Amino acid sequence: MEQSVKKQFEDYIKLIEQKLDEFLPVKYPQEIWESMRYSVLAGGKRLRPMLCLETCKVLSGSYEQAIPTACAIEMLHTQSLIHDDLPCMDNDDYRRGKLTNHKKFSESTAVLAGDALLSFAPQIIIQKTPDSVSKDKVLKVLEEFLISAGAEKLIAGQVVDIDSEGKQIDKETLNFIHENKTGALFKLSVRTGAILGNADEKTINALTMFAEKMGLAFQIMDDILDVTSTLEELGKTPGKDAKEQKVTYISFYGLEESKKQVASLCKAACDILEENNIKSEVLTGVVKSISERVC
Ligand code: GRG
Repeated sequence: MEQSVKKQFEDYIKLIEQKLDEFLPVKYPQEIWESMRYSVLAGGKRLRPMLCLETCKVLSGSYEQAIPTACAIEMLHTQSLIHDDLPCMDNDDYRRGKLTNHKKFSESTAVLAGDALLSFAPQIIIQKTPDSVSKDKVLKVLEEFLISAGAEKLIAGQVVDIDSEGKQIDKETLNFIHENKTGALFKLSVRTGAILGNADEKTINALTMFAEKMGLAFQIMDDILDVTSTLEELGKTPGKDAKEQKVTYISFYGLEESKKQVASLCKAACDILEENNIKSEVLTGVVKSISERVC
C-alpha cells in the first residue's frame, strides 16, 4: 500500500478509536460497560467505519457528519462478533487476538454486552449526529442501520449459516449466508456514508454494488485465511470451517480458483468506482487491503 494511503488509514483508525472511546463511557453497573468496551476497543481493522467516513467525505468534502454513524456501525459489528463467538453459536475462544468476551467475562455478560451494544449504537446516531444533518437523514440512516442489524439481514444470514452446518448446501444458499452475514454491514457502511454525504440515488446504487463486490471478496478471503493462516496472524482460531463441516467458497471452487475470484471481484469493485467517477484512494485502498489481507 502506498505511503499516502497508509497514512490516511492510520489517521482514520486513530480518529475512530478515539471516538469509540469517547462515545462508550463506563457507567453503573460497571461490568457491563467494561465488557462492551473490552470488545469494542480490542482493535480490529475498522474497515466498516472507515468506509462510512470516506464515502461521506468523497461525496461532500467532509466526514464529520458521519462519525457517530461510523462508530455505531463498528458497535453493531462488534456485537455480531461477540454473539457469533458464544458457545451456542460459533464457540470461539479468541477474537481480535484476545480472549473472546464470554471467556474474559461470562456467558451471560457477553450476551448482555451484545444486546446493550445493539441498543446503544442507534442512540449514538440520534444523540451525537450534528444538528447540521437534517432529521430526515438521521431517520433514513437509522432505518438502514436497523434493517441491517435484524432478521432481514445479519440475523437472516446467521440463522441460515447455523442451519447449514454439516449439510451440503448449494451456491445460492452460500451466497445468501454471506450477502447477509458479511455483505450487509459493508453495504450499510457505504450507503449511510452516501446518505450523509448527500448522494443522489444513482451514486447510492453504484456504491451499493461496489460494497456487494467488496463484501463477497472479503468473505472469500476470510474462507481462504481460515485454511491458510495461523491463530497469531488471524487473532481468532483458524481451521474452524472444516471442523464444523461448513461449506465454504474453498469447498466449492478450491483454493486457487477462490483466489482468482477475489482478484476479479476486487477489480470489479474498483471499476464501479471509476465508471461512476468516484475518486478515492481510501476506498480503492480498502479493496486492495482485502486482496492482500493476512488477518
Ligand atoms: C444479531 C443476535 C445477533 C447475532 C449476530 C450475524 C451474527 C450474529 C454474526 C456474524 C458475525 C460474523 C462472524 C460475520 C462474518 C463476517 C466477518 C468475517 C467478520 C470479521 O470481520 P473483520 O475481519 O473483523 O473485519 P475485525 O476484527 O477486523 O473488525
